[in-house]
Amino acid sequence: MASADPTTGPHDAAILAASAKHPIVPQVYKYGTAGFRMNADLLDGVTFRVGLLASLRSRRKSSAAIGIMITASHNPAIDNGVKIVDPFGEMLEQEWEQYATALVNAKSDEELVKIYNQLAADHKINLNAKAKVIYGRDTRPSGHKLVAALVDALEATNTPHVDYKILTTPQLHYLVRATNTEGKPITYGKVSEVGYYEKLATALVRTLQGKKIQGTLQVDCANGVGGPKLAEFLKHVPKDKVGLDVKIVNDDVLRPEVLNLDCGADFVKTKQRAPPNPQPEPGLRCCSLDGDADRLMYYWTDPEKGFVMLDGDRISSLAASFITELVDRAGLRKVLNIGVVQTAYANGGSTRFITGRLNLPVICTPTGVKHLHHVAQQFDIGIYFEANGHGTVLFSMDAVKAFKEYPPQSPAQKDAMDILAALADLINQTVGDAISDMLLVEVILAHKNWTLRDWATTYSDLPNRLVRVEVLDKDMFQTTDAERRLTHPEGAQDEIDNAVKKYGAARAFARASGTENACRVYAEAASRSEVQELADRVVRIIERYGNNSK
Ligand code: G16
Repeated sequence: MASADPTTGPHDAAILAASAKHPIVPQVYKYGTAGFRMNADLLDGVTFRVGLLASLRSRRKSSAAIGIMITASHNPAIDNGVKIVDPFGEMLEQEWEQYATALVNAKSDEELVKIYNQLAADHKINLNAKAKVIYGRDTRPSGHKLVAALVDALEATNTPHVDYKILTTPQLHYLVRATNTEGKPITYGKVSEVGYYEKLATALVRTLQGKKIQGTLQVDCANGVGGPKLAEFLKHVPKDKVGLDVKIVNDDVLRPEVLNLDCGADFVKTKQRAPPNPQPEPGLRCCSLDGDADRLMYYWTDPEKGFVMLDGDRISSLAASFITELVDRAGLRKVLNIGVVQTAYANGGSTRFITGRLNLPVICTPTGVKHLHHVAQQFDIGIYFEANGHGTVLFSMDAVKAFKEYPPQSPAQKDAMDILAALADLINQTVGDAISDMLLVEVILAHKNWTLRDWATTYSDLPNRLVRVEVLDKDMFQTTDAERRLTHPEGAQDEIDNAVKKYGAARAFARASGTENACRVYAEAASRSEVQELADRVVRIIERYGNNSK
């Protein structure tokens, strides 16, 4: 008997009808660093097709809930993006990125249906099985329309869905894991936004063990979703117990055009200065979130030194040193392995501090938390942060079990184990989360009785520059060695090497962004003037190759 045609299936008619309402704008699309991200006008058809993939993914994953986040994070307000979250709250498995890319690039509705059915056949997916997709979006106005496209895909594929409306990206990741662990022996938290706040607030009290967070913290929310969500979280915090005095600034979500404009974590990192509005008072402890609240930068304006920034590398080394001290105090150092994951953007000063002073292994991966996350999972305690402030700390099941069950030999050991157990609840285990990371930093500073100045003195950063370079076709820039060297265009890396050789203790690289239509150049050198010169030279090389006029 001939087997059924693998390119037809039960959803064909419904997909064809719905897809006609969400045409794709012809161009080549690629699942990038964090999903599909571009001008929102191009995303209607893309989002529809991502919805189809999410329904397949849910059915492939035994009907587990799959998440979809509609956000363009740090990008300007006119952009938007769509990305898929896997059942444990982590980024979509990389093999499936190519299936998303294939569906989105289908040239016609008929081809789309064929690819959809072929994927189902290839992965032995029963298209009549149960499925579930949950989704949220940031404050961008274009999110509404994209949600409508997504819903049409979910309805066409008979996929039950839950709209969590406006969320931070990490909240959506939390909800995916909470949904899929509900009713299981080990749950992740209540399946609601309030459940997220309650989990963090309870863990905050436990980690502090009676200590209080001192002084005021000014939080710049990039005029994004982090503003209202942080305000909501603070309602759940027993201030009398923890002393968290937060002043929220740049929380205007009613004027979409001001999102990420001259404020937010990306502005602070790339411009290496505080947002101009409101001008932070000298000495005030400040931090910035990005547009979807998954990145965090700390800084203050020093009367003598001027602007001082504590970026993702600093958060990583602070967390690594605090956690290592606790693990030592708990007597668990021989039982648990601890490691740190960074990218090529990590400042050489931080890498030296972590390997030399903390004696921890450091692994370098390509940019994108999806890469860092998986490597961090190799450790019992895996600390991963990108220099841009995106990251988290992962605790293995064994580690959490040890914190709870290992017999303490002294009250000090018991205290250390209790703090570690609470940290595993305070720190978002699914993805980098600016609100959760901010609480982590505040807890560590409170325990150490440190100011930002104390934190900044733990090691010296090498002067560095990160520059965005406009090029005609960013995809011509291809890399190897965790993005530290260009393989294409031919000759460009030799020129970068020659430029670097002119400076002592210097380093530079260029790579194509996976979230913006541009290249990024990073340079590090012994002095500010040298790094500026080196960055300028490398920028000129990239501009020349990128604009085809070498
Ligand atoms: C996303 C990713 C990050 C990455 C950043 C920049 O952040 O989640 O891991 O570092 O993009 O990537 P690229 O240099 O490739 O543009 P976000 O905060 O924008 O979602």
